[in-house]
Amino acid sequence: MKIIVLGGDGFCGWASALRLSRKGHDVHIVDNLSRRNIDKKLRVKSLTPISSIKKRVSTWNKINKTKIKFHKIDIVKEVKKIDDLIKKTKPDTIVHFAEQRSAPYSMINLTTRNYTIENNLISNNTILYLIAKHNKKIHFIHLGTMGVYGYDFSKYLVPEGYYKAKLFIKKNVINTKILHPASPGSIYHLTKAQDELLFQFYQSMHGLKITDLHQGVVWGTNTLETLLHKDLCNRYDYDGDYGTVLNRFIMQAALNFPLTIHGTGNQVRPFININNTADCILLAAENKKNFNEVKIFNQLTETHRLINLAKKISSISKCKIQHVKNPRIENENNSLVAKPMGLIELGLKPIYLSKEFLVKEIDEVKKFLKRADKRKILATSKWKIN
Ligand code: NAD
Ligand code: USQ
Repeated sequence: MKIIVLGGDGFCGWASALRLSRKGHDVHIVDNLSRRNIDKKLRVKSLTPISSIKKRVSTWNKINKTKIKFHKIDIVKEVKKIDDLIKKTKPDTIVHFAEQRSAPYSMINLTTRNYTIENNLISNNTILYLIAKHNKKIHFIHLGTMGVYGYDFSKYLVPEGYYKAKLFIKKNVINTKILHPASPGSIYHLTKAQDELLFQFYQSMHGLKITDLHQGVVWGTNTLETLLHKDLCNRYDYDGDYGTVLNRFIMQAALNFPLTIHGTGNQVRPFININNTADCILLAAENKKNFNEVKIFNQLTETHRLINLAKKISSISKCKIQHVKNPRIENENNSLVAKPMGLIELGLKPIYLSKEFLVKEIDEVKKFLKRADKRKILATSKWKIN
């Protein structure tokens, strides 16, 4: 298949582009390198040394049979270029990772809120429009988030995107199916909730084939493919804005920096390993089934209460746990029951967080600690309007 991977220089996009390419798909990466620029603005860098996209792609093309092509395009600001690329390459599938994906970054100030809304919503609308214009058969695969459901509501299994619902209107009852009520916890999560309406609109108006993968927090660094050469190394964010909780705990344990629990730590969150992320993208891309609604999959393999996760890592590393004042506005004692039902049906083999895996990850991260800047660890973005 011919597949355009938008945001293919990022953490999930790079790993997934290589997986698709190794499996023989003809991959075109599109990226504006904004993530690397945000690192510069925040004065942080990936814990792992990542090569330039040029070097990454040329190294991959020397060792892999099918070659990757890179296109530096901003899909929000350079519409003509992305329009021309879709017209010229005639893709079967477009996978969209190219969004501003940090909740804390989206909450820093009005500028980062507006940037997140603009970048995430306009990128989706542009690509959906161009698919409707060029070829409605192109399969659009989008990376959404489990966070659209909110985390406050249920001890029951979260359905995959939809509820069967009864609407009571005066004395009448309408049986219907509705999107799971959205309950976003940040401007970033809000954009993912709004994406869902865009997808419903383009699916019903123009008959597009759309898969929305509601992904949990991704952990780990490298995949089978990124380990093949040092130039292919994946990024590892540990800073207070872009570092996500489990990778931060792993890095903090390696550094013997007290594990930063926000508030009580009784928050439950969904998790998935980066290798399984790449698996899920491949499974979604190779899913031949037709569907006449937006297909939603919950893309996680397990859930954990943060304090239990911290205790597990602390018992392995002997690193202390520190409860810091929660910079976010969030429920600190929620329940969450979720499983990747649809993806398992497609063939996903879940990777679980074992003690052995954690020991290995902590040891791996130790190799790069010279690059760590301790001043960047604590989260400084507050959920407050200044
Ligand atoms: P990332 O920031 O590492 O990668 C995103 C990439 O998209 C970057 O390389 C960036 O330069 C590029 N990009 C952003 N805006 C662009 C634009 N306008 N034009 C072209 N390129 C652009 O993020 P990630 O962690 O790889 O996440 C990818 C997707 O997966 C996001 O949509 C995110 O919301 C979703 N997701 C990530 C996680 C996670 O834990 N990392 C969890 C759930 C969902
Ligand atoms: N947290 C801590 N300590 C830390 C960092 C975070 O206790 O040092 C807590 C947060 O307060 C929050 C939880 O851990 O309760 C998760 O935070 P996170 O930064 O790991 O994840 P989140 O902000 O939800 O965002 C990440 C990705 C986002 C993706 C989302 C999936 O950045 O792109 O959509 O995970 S989900 O959680 O399912 O919404």
